Amino acid sequence: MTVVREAVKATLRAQTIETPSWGYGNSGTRFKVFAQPGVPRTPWEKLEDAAKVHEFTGVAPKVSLHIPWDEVEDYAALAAYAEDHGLRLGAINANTFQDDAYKLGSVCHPDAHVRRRAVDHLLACVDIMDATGSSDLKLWFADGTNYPGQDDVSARQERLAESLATVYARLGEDQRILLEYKFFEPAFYTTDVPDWGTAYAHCLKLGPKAQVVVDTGHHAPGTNIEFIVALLLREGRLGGFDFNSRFYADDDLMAGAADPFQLFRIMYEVIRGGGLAAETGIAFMLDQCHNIEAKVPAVIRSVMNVQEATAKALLVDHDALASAQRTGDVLAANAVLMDAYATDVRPLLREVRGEAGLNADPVAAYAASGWSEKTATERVGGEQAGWGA
Ligand code: LRH
Ligand code: MN
Ligand code: MN
Repeated sequence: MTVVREAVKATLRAQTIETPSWGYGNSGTRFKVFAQPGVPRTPWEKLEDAAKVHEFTGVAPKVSLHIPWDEVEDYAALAAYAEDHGLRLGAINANTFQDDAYKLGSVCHPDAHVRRRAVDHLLACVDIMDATGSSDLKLWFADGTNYPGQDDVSARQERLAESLATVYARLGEDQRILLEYKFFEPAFYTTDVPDWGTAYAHCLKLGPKAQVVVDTGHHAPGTNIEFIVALLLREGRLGGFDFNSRFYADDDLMAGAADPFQLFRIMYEVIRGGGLAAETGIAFMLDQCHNIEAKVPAVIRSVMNVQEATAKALLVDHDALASAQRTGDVLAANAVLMDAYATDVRPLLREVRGEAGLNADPVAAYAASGWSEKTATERVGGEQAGWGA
């Protein structure tokens, strides 16, 4: 048992979770953005907040950027600033969903000029990756149609494939496309990349440097996400996760808040398929917004929730499970999983943090640090940067 415990602890120490720059900024729903005091005004300040999450959790050394929300003049300088704060820049998220030109779509738009504009933005994002040392170009397209007959659905797939191929050809050796899917919103009739199957088909055609991102909030209610994870992992096309929680649609609540059991089941399939090994390159990212709760502690809480799900999944007794599965003992097999899920892993994680020289309670340590009071006093004036700003 101690051998298992030590191995679990080593894996938890090695785990990394990437946090989203936009999670630190003001955000809201389409009804209202509630501004919070001390919220970052610039990408540089978002990195300062992200550094606090890493300081207190020890497992969040990477930050995803969203372009142009995080537009700066000198991306190499931003990467250096990240490094000065103990961080690295992670995925570069392209944004082809906020310009007026994209009303009928971006890379799938019927007009070649608009498609070119969208592709140029994606290519500019690869330039940014060159400057920041990021390896992942994360693509989510709001493209789709609202009404039957609005556009030729199949022609839109052709345009998508062409646009993606142009961007793929520009990737450096260590760079990849992470293609994200979402079943609806903002389009309500057809979405051009609605599901993992469409994303997978495009990735297959593109080549090995194209993989699928699973955003946990992007499925129809009741979808078995862990099955999708297992399948993509088997096929070598699971590029990463956008973790968040949903009760209804793409709610972007804290990961592990709505359905911690689902997060456990996902992490179990990741571990079962060897997906925690660094060589797989699977990016464990958060993609969430903190509309009413304090942002930095919410990101810390989310990171801890992912850690807890991972720890529980690591505790699954594989031998007992394999034997129950072999003998067709349905109840015993299920009990093995449920035993792991029912384990209180918080003492184990406190131990892991203590051994790494961290405070066992990251939320309390952050609260005691005075960072939120300091930023509330110092970060006044200017435009607050972020989602909906
Ligand atoms: C789309 C999405 C995508 C965007 C982010 C802000 O719903 O999940 O990942 O980049 O939200
Ligand atoms: Mn996402
Ligand atoms: Mn989303």
